Amino acid sequence: MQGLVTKISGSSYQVLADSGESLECFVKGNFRIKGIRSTNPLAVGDRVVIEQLKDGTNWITDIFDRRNYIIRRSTNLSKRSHILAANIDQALLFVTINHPKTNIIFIDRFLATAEAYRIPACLLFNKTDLLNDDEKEYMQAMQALYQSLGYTTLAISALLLPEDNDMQQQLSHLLRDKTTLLSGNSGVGKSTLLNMLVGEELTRTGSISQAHDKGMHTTTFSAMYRLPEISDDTWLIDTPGIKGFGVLDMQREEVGHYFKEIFQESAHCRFSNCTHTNEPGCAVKQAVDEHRIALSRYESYLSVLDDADEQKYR
Ligand SMILES: Nc1nc2c(ncn2[C@@H]2O[C@H](COP(=O)(O)OP(=O)(O)OP(=O)(O)O)[C@@H](O)[C@H]2O)c(=O)[nH]1
Ligand SMILES: [Mg+2]
Ligand SMILES: [Zn+2]
Repeated sequence: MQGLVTKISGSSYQVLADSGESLECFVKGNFRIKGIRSTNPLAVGDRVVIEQLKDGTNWITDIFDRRNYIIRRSTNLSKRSHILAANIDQALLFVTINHPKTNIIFIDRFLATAEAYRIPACLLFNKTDLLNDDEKEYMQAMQALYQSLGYTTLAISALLLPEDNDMQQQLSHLLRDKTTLLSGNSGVGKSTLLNMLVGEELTRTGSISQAHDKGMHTTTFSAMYRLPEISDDTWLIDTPGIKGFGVLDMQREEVGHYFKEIFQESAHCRFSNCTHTNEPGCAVKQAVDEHRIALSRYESYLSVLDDADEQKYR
């Protein structure tokens, strides 16, 4: 039998078998996937082979090749990574202008990482109901910037979704027939949107801490949910409110490839290995000076470059 891993909690794996049944499955302790050093051999989104034993227990015996996967690097010394999800069509980054405020560098790092993984990314501005006029204008300027770079953006209020047909249509259009990973800081409304779309209280949502104006990591496991109201092939993956995905190990020269407009402009730099920091004849720095590249994007680029440096000496 074959199926799709839809939820993992502890040592138990929920698998939606192709027969339509949802089965609780286990994996053997020595289950390994070649070439991946990970704390978890399987992830939500994996396609697997299951075998049912006479005693009625179900075991995952094999895994199909992944189209892609995203990892979170562990912070401990083992340097093992944790696979968050596999076989994703797009990643949706939730951005909130406030409550909590999403950091611009965080957005750009996310987009660069998605480029590195070759996973299309979109920005979903949530909690628009909380914005005053100035904040709305600020949000629209941000949308314009990222749209000009080729990213799809959408502004919504997850709380008001049930009353807003137009918003529902736009979301359906964005999500239809795709497996979408929901990412973003804790408290931005990932689970809230999911519950609204599924139409029932599927996953717990949390309140924002009054003291810190931050979320409190309500979601603690990854799971994927089908949205049959949109289509049978529409899935959302809710991940714990960590940063969504960890920045990959990037080489210094590589970082510029993942900022679309910087990559484009870099064709005109004097040196082919230009890092766009202090080199003479740098077309990227000139484009920043002439406001053809946003300063915020350039600053984010420098910040990711700094990290790449650190990794080199670690
Ligand atoms: N005003 C307003 N509040 C919202 C909106 N969307 C979500 N919230 C609130 O924000 C809080 C956090 O929402 P969650 O859905 O738990 O956030 P999350 O992104 O799943 O957080 P983690 O699971 O910690 O990653 C809850 O109190 C929600 O009711 C919105 O559009 N407007
Ligand atoms: Mg959540
Ligand atoms: Zn340059």
